[in-house]
Amino acid sequence: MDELIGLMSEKDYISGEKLCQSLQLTRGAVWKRIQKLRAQGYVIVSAGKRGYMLSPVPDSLLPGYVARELTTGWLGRGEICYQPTVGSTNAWCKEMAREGARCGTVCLCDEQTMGRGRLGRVWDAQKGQNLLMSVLLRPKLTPESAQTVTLAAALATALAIDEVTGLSPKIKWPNDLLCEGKKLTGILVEMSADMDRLLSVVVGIGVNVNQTAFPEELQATATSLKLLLGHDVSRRSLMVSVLKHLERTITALTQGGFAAIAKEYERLSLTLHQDVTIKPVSGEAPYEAKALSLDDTGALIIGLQNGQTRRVISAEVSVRGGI
Ligand code: BT5
Repeated sequence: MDELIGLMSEKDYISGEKLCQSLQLTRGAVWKRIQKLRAQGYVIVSAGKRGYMLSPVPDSLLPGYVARELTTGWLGRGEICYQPTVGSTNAWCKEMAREGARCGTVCLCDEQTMGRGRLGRVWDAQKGQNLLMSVLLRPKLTPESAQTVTLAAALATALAIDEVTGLSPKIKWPNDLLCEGKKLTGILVEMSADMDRLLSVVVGIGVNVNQTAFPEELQATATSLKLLLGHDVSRRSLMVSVLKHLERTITALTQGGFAAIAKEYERLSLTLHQDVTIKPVSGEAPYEAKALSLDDTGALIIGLQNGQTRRVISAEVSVRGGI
């Protein structure tokens, strides 16, 4: 967080003199920095001798506002990065990972011009209405267990939505959150690894928060928190809660493997124990099966009609009759 923002409070004024002393800057230099922060979107009020105070901006995702509300130990504590518009927070976060950014770095934006889903698909979100964020992790996990990070992120996001709104989304294996049969959240996990360990994992989370109109092709399948609740939800409160839950699920995962979160995940799973249609990513013909269980790498174990079982690592799995 900017040091000057860190010195200011939302409750009381801090004098210009104190700011100058703490930052070892002249009054003119402090003034210039205040102007720069205002240009970024911070609302800073000044009152003569009393000095400066930060005014709350309820839904702003600027790091100086976000950091004040974080309850995490390490996640988001290194760096929170915000830009109004980016191509994709995942692409941006991956770039930061390549440049050596720390585990726990968070990238946020109000708008993506090239939001991505899996397999080259598009993530569509209106400006300023939704949660669009990517988190950089460097978990001590093997490449085979990378999928468990997706499951841990889906679980954390579902718990956060429940905590902030009282809605109880269900998880469609592996990465979608659904409410009333429609998609509320998508998660895209991208990793880089060498032979035996993950080097970096970027967890991209998109939640439809206050968007109420969707493009025609998504109208039947997409929903948002506002459509479900009938009122606005603070993106910032939601992201702070996601980070809190994500820190816990990722810590549990790295310490105890998928077994440490499996029960919680299964409780929220829409897919398990259901008749499902499996669409292989290879483009082969879809087939019917029963979703039986998850193994310790997060793969889905399915029962085929001929009585055999199969391990599915990546596929489109829809509960029959659903999306
Ligand atoms: C996903 O892919 O669901 C992962 C989406 C991840 C988005 C986040 S936003 C922050 C970060 N930065 C990124 O660039 N991405 C991540 P997939 O399972 O492939 O689903 C994509 C499909 O969902 C699309 O083909 C559409 O059919 C549908 N879709 C697109 N936008 C949607 C939306 N806002 N709500 C519901 N469905 C949507």
